[in-house]
Amino acid sequence: MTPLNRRALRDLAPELRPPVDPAGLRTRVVHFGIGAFHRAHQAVYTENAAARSGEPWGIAAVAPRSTETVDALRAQDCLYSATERRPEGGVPRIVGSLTGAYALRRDGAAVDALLTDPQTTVVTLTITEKGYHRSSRTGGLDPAVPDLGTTVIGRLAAGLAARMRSGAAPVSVVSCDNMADNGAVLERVVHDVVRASGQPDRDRVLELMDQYVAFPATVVDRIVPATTAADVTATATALGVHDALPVSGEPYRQWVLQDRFAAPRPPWELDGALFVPDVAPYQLTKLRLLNGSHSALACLGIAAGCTTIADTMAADWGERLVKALCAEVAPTLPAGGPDPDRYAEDLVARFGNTAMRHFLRQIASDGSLKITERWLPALRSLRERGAATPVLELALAGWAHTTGPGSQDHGITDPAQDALAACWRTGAAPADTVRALLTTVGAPDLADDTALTTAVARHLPALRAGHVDL
Ligand code: CS2
Repeated sequence: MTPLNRRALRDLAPELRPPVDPAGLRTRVVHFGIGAFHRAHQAVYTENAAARSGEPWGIAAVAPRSTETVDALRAQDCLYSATERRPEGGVPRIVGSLTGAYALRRDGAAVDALLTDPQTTVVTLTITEKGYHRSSRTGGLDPAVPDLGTTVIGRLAAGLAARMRSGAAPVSVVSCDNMADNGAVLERVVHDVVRASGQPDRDRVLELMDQYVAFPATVVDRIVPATTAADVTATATALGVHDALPVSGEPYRQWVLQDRFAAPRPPWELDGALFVPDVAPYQLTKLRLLNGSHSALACLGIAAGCTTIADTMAADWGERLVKALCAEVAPTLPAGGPDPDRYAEDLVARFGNTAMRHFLRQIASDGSLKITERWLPALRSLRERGAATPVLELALAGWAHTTGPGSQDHGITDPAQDALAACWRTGAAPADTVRALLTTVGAPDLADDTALTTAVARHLPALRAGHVDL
């Protein structure tokens, strides 16, 4: 079959072709994290913004680790397809907004040059929670990171520092990861890297960064399951050309950005992005309701023998769990965000999309970092006000269960995997295991809450038997 590339575009039906001429774009955005989520979210917004404004916004995408994706993208002239998965069938089209693909280590010099280029006015990141290398104790940079130069934040901080030294062309650096206050989190670790660099001019660099580098907070939303071999085959059939890197996502997508940019940016609002003074109400609603339910469905679903989110929604407890979790957590949300009841209804519909095969193991991976964003702040706030937390307790039991003996069989990965597995000492009381797990994820206050650890432990036998008692 003909491979996808610029030449092959000419023979495709017009509705499959990108809305921009890829050859006419210029690299103005540098993105770190070349995974499916970026390709199905920011890349699509940027392409539509370019098409609708006539401005040539293109993205140079940098892969933190893999060289494989980079080489496969280059072989396709950086083109790939994105398919909207609707229950009535998929709607594919080629995305043309990538102007280049780079591997962080192998192509380090090119990445450095892009970061100092005044033509680059926006840097975006989807590097997942673990890419920020935060200490669970301080929230700043983890001083134990061995080789900062090989990490995205290390390279980004060095690139921004070089940019400041060479005339300080303003730039906005936009975290698109699922963390509360993601702009401030990124700013803090970047500053910490500059401080830790030991460079004699670091104070001056930090002062310039305060003036010329903006770190707006954002909320990104689109459910994008990892691409499978079956997706590659189905996409080839739908397109008539072979795309080695297709992505697919639900029809819904949203992007809310703090209106605090230091330099020109793509007019993403032309594709529906929302610019607001404060993203916190949207961010906490999305993290605690959508991502919070997702993690709960994933952990409990795995215990119940389910494989995908759609499986959990077909189980008799799935919809009830989403609604009960949203209702429990809603009192912790700031005013000014979406209505929690309607949001929960929408989630049930989105999660129930049978055209999506969203694997629970993907969502349950990196749980130690995800639950600290998605569940623990709400749990803390509810317990402080003396409110009951039965749903979060059940969810926590589900998570604890995924860290226990046999957890590797489910294909879940976690940077804290060994430390979590070590909490399961033979003969220990279950509540003590829960206590050790909470301490390991940096929540000693919750670990000391005996009523909580006992309530969580009480659910473990049923989960071990495959029952979700809600
Ligand atoms: C999911 C998210 O994998 C996960 O942990 O909860 O990727 C989720 O699909 C997105 O945040 C939806 O916007």
